[in-house]
Amino acid sequence: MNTFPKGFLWGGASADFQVEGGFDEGGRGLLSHDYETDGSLEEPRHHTMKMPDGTLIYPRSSFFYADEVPPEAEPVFLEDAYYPSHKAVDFYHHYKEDIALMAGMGFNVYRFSICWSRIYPNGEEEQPNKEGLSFYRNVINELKKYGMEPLITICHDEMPMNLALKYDGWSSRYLIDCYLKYCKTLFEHFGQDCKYWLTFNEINAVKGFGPCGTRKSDGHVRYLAAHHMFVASAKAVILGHEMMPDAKFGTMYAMSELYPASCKSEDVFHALLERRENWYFIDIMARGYYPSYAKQIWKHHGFDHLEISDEDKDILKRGQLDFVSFSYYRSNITQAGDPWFNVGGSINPYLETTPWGWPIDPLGLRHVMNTIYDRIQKPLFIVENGLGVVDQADENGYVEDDYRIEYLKDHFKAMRDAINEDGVDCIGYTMWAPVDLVSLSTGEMKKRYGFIYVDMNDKGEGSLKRTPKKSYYWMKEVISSNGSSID
Ligand code: BGP
Repeated sequence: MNTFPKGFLWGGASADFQVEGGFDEGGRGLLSHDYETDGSLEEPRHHTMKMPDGTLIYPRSSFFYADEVPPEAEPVFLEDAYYPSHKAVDFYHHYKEDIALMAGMGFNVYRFSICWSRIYPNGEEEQPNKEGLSFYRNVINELKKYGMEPLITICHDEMPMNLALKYDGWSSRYLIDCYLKYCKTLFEHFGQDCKYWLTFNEINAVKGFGPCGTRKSDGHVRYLAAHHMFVASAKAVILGHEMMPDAKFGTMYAMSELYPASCKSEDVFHALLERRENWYFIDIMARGYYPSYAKQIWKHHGFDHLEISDEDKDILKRGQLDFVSFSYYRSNITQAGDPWFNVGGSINPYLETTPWGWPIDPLGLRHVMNTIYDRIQKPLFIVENGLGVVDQADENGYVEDDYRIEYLKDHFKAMRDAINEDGVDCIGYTMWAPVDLVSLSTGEMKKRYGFIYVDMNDKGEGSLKRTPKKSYYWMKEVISSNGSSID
């Protein structure tokens, strides 16, 4: 059997601040990603911040990194810096064209995130911003016009700036209320048209970077923030199921496969312990309780107790996820003595890497699918996977991206084998990202993922013209044959 299951969801994925632009349009409030520059200051992904005495600092990473950013530093926009996400690829004004192009490939699902600060500009208003709601209503209508299922990420590594600055993000339990109000608004307005929801993006990145919005690196604060996000997610699932009986909920995990660097027992055991850092997030949210090894994780992060009330335990139990969704880009290796979450730390000599040093490992995807499914026994949804490279477009904007076709073909075969040979239940795949966009980790445009080229460079120069790449036509065949054309 060379095809994917009947009804398999094929599509693409993106995040609001990486595609939309229009950062000061439609009543949108400032977002925690708005201060990321193109890297012209020194190297990619600098954020612009100012100390109380006026001294400027450019943390390499977002201002959520406490170790790099003094707590008194405030984000600031500089006139001589360019902020690529402010314009991005202007999906805000090009959504009709982009959705039509995606429909042209035969997509039956599109994953996108709603920008929290378009709906609640500072996160605390009583009433939502109507212009924000109407933008996403238009996007959803457009998807429906082409028979595409919206897959909505409620929160993609972001929050209204006000909530980050005033409350130190998710370290405050108050954010649960703000998030629930936001979710309720989305379910009320879009619930009748949207079945698939993701409560957070890459939630397991809380430990190193990403979505929790606290400046403190202290382990206890970060895992408390994660606990608040677990409770918020579970409450959203409970509410969502009440308001939309057919809705299905997941949360997105960053799942790099992790191999022991050797068969030495110490290396293998180290890999098991390190892997648990990811399982911690999946187990709590998809099985609905804190696992017995939680204390070991806390200890590793320098604390030995997290207060979890009986009420919270009950919420976690009732608000379990319906499916497990994850991103898969690469695998990593680890050995005894390595720090946990040592992404990119050790080199796997058996794998080629992308120009950004990410090991390419299709079989690792099959491995991940099996390990998650064996453990959780809920349907999987692969919601991010793709190849970020520098594409060379010809004078018409056309890119002959055979390397992307090879990458995807190998990953699709691995995915098909996991489903057809290994018995994994996987309901869909959304490739990152159908239209070229701004990179999350580097803030650059030149790291391109798309089936569709966008004429836009790192300095914001370009016509924004969209041109399908060779992979666009290849993907169209993959979808119309439900996967059999990859042989
Ligand atoms: C994931 C994020 C995405 C995306 C992707 C690729 O971690 O959820 O937002 O950007 O990685 O990463 P990058 O853009 O850094 O190449």
